[in-house]
Amino acid sequence: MSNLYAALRAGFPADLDRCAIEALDAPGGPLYYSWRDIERGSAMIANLLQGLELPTGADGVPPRVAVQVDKSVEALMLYLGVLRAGMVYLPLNNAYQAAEVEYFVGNAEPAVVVCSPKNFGWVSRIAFKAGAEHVYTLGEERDGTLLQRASVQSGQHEPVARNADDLAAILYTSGTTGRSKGAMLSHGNLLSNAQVLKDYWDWRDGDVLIHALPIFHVHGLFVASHGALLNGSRMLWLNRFDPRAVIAQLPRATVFMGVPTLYTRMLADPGLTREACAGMRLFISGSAPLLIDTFQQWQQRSGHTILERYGMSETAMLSSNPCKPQDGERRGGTVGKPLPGVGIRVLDDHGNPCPAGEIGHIQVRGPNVFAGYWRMPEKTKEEFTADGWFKTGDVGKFEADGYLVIVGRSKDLIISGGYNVYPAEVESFINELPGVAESAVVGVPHPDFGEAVIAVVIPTPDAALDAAEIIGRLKAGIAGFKVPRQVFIAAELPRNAMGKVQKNLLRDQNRALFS
Ligand code: MCA
Ligand code: AMP
Repeated sequence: MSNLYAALRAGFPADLDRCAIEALDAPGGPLYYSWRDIERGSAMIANLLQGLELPTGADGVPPRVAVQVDKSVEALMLYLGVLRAGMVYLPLNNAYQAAEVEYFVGNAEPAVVVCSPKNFGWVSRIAFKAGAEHVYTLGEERDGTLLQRASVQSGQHEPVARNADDLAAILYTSGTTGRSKGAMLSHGNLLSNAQVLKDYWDWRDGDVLIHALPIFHVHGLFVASHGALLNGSRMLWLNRFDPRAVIAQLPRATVFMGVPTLYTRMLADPGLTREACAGMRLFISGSAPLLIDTFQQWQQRSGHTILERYGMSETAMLSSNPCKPQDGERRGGTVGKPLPGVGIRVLDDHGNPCPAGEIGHIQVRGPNVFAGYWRMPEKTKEEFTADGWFKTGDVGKFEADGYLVIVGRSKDLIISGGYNVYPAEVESFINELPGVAESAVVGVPHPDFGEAVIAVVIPTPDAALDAAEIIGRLKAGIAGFKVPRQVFIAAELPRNAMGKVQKNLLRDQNRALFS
């Protein structure tokens, strides 16, 4: 096995001058990138990175490259350049603010940090404090120091040899409990998953992907980009999701991937019709539960059945509804069957396998499952069973014919518009505000985001709290998608006899808040 980039490149078409990516909403666009542009651009970045002669750590781990930039084709080239150079890619959501970035950079200790030119001041302060040696900028308009420096590098580069177990990327996620942990994904984890999906989703000649997801999470960075690159398929690339822009491209495309919010927003546009979707082959949804209502409405409006699949940052894709008719039907409300080579089991509280129809804890294993959390051996141990299965923190059941249904989560996680929000993290920010005694953050149903974050805040005895002011202060400190849509000031939190906050009561009381 070699470098993941080399394996992806093997899927590029023989004629490298063909169009690989149409960047439709890029500033000054549309811009057209050939396969040769992708190959040369990522080579130049790889040469720049390798020329820095960064030492491999005492633990044998190659240097990390942390990246918090706006979406662009150049940002994709940066990811590919890091792979080629044999370094470790650490993508960060561009909504993260200083406190969040400081934690990730402090924890991962990257040697190189790349940020947007507009954030250079505060990001470079954080980066240098954490020991980074180089901070580059990369802007949406192909501006910044990264491309300036890379532009004088050679466009030829041989990908650095890598083994399947070598680390390729670290994705921060909160696992089942506690502070954010870096899931360590290897070249082999990512390649095996991309290869399985290429076959299972029947990627074929002539496929064209609409890429409208962010590229700092598994869905947009790995599932979508790897799929198109490995198949040598053109991407219609949107830096921002806009339902109308996606619908306008449907007649030129065959494959689309989105989180459920993207589907509900497209359904709200009258332009979504059977005619617009006539040439499409496949619509894929994941990252959050797809409501059966959305699944059915999509069938009626587009004439297509959405394929829902299930995955995690720690594992990439785990299960999928069938694509080819011979693999079975696509069943709404389920996440399909375990992907080939992936093991999924459902266990009861005592560790015994649940029969079909019975709800239990979902555990997984396979070549796609990560090696562990970055520098957290104890946490890693906690989240694997003695016989080597990873505890997903999701709760579900198998139907009699092997389709998996996710019914909930044992981990305290809210998924809002496909982004994960950990209540404990938001509570800790709220609890630090003056006049706050304690708080509880929960997710409630939301028509656009699937779930929305809300908070119940208890003031200290003499404090007079204002909900709008709390929201304002949170917006200044944490990523916007984590900020509660609504804050309630209350005298106390409901607790059970053990003194534990009854979050289910708060969820039930506010279930209809946004409906
Ligand atoms: C933006 N805002 C949100 C969200 N996104 N609030 C709650 N939840 C969200 N997801 C807020 C902003 O803070 C801002 O608030 C306002 O909405 C407008 O921001 P804007 O950036 O313009 O929003 P948008 O462009 O409408 O974005 C919505 C979106 C985006 C397109 C649905 O959230 C998105 O791209 N989601 C996809 C996430 C994703 O790729 N997940 C994959 C994770 P204010 O106005 O107050 O300032 S990978 C994964 O889960 C796994 C492993 C898997 O299985 O795939
Ligand atoms: P992340 O932390 O971004 O890796 O999110 C992974 C979590 O997203 C999983 O553990 C599930 O709880 C959830 N998830 C992903 N895909 C689906 C899906 N199709 N249906 C329900 N939940 C999903």
